[in-house]
Amino acid sequence: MVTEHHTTCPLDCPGSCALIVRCEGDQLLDVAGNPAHPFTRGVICGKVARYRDIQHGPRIDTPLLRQGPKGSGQFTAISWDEALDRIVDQIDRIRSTWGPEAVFPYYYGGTMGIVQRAACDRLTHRAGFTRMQKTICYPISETGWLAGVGRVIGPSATELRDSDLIILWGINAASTHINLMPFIKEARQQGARLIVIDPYRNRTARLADVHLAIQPGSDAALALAMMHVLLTEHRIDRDYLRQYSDYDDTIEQQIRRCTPEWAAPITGLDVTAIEQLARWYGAARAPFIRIGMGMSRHANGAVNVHAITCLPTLTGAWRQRGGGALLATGDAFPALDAPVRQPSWIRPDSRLLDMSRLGHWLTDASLTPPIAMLMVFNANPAASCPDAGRVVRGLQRPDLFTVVHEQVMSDSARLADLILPATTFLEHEDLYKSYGQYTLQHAKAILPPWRQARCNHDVVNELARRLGYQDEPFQWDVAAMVQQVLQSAHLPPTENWPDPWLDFTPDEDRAHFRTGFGHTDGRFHFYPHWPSDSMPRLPDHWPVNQRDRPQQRSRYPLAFMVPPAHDVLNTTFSHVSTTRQRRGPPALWLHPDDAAARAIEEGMQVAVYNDQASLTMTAHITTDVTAGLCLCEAGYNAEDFPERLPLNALTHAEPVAPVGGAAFHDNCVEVRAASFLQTL
Ligand SMILES: Nc1nc2c(c(=O)[nH]1)N[C@H]1C(S)=C(S)[C@@H](COP(=O)(O)OP(=O)(O)OC[C@H]3O[C@@H](n4cnc5c(=O)[nH]c(N)nc54)[C@H](O)[C@@H]3O)O[C@H]1N2
Ligand SMILES: Nc1nc2c(c(=O)[nH]1)N[C@H]1C(S)=C(S)[C@@H](COP(=O)(O)OP(=O)(O)OC[C@H]3O[C@@H](n4cnc5c(=O)[nH]c(N)nc54)[C@H](O)[C@@H]3O)O[C@H]1N2
Ligand code: SF4
Ligand SMILES: [Mo]
Repeated sequence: MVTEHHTTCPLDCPGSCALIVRCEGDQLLDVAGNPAHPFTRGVICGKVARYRDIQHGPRIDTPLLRQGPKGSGQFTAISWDEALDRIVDQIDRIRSTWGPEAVFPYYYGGTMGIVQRAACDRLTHRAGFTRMQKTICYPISETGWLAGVGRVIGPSATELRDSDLIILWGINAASTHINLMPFIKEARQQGARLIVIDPYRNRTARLADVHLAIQPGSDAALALAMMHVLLTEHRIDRDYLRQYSDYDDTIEQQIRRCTPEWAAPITGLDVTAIEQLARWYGAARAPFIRIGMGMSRHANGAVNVHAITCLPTLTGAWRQRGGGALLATGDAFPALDAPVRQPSWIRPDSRLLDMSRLGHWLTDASLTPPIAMLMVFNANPAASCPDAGRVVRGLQRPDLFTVVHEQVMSDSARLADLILPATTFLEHEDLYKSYGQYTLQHAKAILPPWRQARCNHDVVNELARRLGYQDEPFQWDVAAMVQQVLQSAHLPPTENWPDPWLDFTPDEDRAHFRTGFGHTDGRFHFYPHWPSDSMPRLPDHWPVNQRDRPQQRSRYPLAFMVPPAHDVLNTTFSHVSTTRQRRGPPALWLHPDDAAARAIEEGMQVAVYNDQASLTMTAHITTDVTAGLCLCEAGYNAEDFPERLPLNALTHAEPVAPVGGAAFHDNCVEVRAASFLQTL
């Protein structure tokens, strides 16, 4: 019998689409969007429509113990009892030698469910293991947003349909946030203009009225030059600035200094293009900037995001329905994860390590205590972390014991000592908030666990019990945890929800900051007050990226980005054979001038290299990138490269100011025809 069920996409994507899945017995038949959801309205992406490829593709069926050398892929099936006993024995051994901080649980975004995602945190906190600073994606942009706006909310993206000038700034929405596109279509039918600001002509840029191919890491310069034009052409709203911001003469002088002529060589854009954009912005009734993560994945990322948020403040565009800016929606939701993560158990002196520097921590001989055990849940750091070649070297350490809880044989699982089989979102219950829209959704388990798969919540609780922790949260099952989460936030139990979601959209006045911005003075801050003295005191272009270093640039003259790819989600789906066929081998997008200067032709094998690694890719010569820039769309595995290294072997993991994080799109490389290198 075919049955139909409501659920939510669990993936790390701003959509958090409401789904309708059809099943027959234990089989998933298909996945579609739920048209009743107020934001996602039945739209979903092609990859999740093909979720059967994961659900019924090759899965981890049972616990697996490594047999051959690390990374050889040779494992033998063992029972859950044996697997859990082995983990507990290792923890006991390591704790008695090094203390609990030698154990490092690591997780990220395989599922975004509130109950499942961060389940290992409560064990970390209870046992005093090393804590993880969650930096890999969002904190750089969040810091930039908070510096000015003070609270992570904004006008709902549904208001894009009420805008007359839409700027998608550093977001490849046609691939990474498909739900925006129907709202944008509606606005365009009413005459709105769509501008895309992105270093390359990605899928979204192809749909735009105007694509501005900005130099990576130069967005603050563009934002400031636009402000200069708005100021000199009297398009600023002085009443608004007085009432709602800390704008003063010093800020005005700074804007006067930042002319389009100053910004042109930094941004790679013509003076006339900058002026035109500023004029469109100033003339628009309700300009809406949807800020993505792109410009934040640079050493100067937070500064760039802050500068962009100054624009709607200068003109007062925040006030207008359909106007303002949006980065993310997190602060609209009540605090939800305390029962799951148990932050009150944190020992304040326990070690906290930046996850984006995992390779460093695993290979730094001076780290005391060393990481002797890595427990990975819900993540694939051997591929998704920057400087991933170093992560791989760390995972190959003979004295490291690595446990990976996974659905599929990921790059990280292949390097593990012990693999545990994980359920998919169809097999466990959870609650999902979103970072791109404002609903909290509930999804029940629909299918029984695949073979011996267990969910994160159950694995964590079972380990805790075996380690002797009797605390209540380790006794709750998933359903009880769901109810605890709701109770702690004073929300009704799910049986009383009228829909499978609750709506937390802030009222229009709050969303538009008409009642004040998030800082205690209620104002927007043009002065960013970074928690680091080394950062610029005023909105400014901050030249601290890799390509701002003459030494890097002279040896590795090409900027190199690794933006998200259409058919995968980070590395999720990357192992699926049909996806791999669709994508083909890793392509290096290279401008014809750069190709000609290196005698590289379309389809040639090229070596892309810097001090960290050299990877072989297939040259794709195209004016979709500007001269001096090359890129490879991400989501490839080590097995996709002859070097058997992940793409992120080429991205650096230097700490990013002021809070750590990963500057994925801020790299320098050189490229040579592969045969040329071999003859050297
Ligand atoms: N299909 C697909 N969807 C995804 C993902 C995926 O991997 N694939 N990943 C998911 C996750 S975890 C996240 S966080 C989001 C991220 O989604 P986005 O915010 O769209 O992703 P970014 O990595 O920020 O890259 C967005 C764009 O920024 C551009 N960019 C890079 N540097 C700069 C710059 O300096 N300035 C400007 N203006 N643009 C720049 C890149 O070229 C890219 O086109 O997407 C989610 N959705
Ligand atoms: N080159 C490059 N690298 C990037 C980025 C980029 O743009 N370019 N983007 C970065 C960003 S924005 C992010 S957020 C990170 C994400 O980094 P990760 O969170 O490591 O993302 P994935 O690589 O998709 O790995 C998630 C893994 O979790 C597994 N999984 C799914 N559900 C469950 C579950 O319920 N339980 C368990 N135990 N496992 C589960 C999946 O099978 C998958 O292998 O990647 C970053 N890496
Ligand atoms: S990956 Fe994103 S767009 Fe695709 S179904 Fe999930 S939430 Fe929706
Ligand atoms: Mo992300």
